[in-house]
Amino acid sequence: MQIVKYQFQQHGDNRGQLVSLEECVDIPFKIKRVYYMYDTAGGVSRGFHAHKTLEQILICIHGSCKILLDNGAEKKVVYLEKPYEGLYVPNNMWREMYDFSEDAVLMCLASEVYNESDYIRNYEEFLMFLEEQEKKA
Ligand code: T46
Repeated sequence: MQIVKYQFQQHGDNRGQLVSLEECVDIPFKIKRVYYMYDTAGGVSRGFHAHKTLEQILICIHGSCKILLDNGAEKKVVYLEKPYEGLYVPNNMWREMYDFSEDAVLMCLASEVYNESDYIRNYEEFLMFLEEQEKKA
């Protein structure tokens, strides 16, 4: 599994840093939605689902957290701790987020608006969905 982690350009000067993200330039899709999570309680894990079509970029703009990515055949853990790094999460990828630092703010740039029917929240269903996709290909 190839992990795609973007290093965004930082516009730094003696005032501090600034990162600018443009759709289809810095982000490889049109951004239809931005959401973020914070105040995540200690020991909490989130996610535990895949998306049928949605693509995302996850940016831990403050603090740190870990993201487990699972394509059904392989699992990888990515540590996010830099506000200028973005993890690309394609569709058909199971994800779990955990080990949030107390001050973590995890921001997500998404290619689609919120649509519960795009979620696969059961791991067995996820594996079956992948099999169906492979048969169709
Ligand atoms: C993902 C990971 C990284 C909305 O009403 N609108 C939204 O745009 C979102 C994202 C969520 N919600 C509601 C649905 C639930 O009642 O907020 C609640 C929490 O959502 P969920 O349990 O899906 O949150 P996570 O952290 O498990 O997953 C989220 C995203 O849903 C998901 O797409 O990839 O972050």
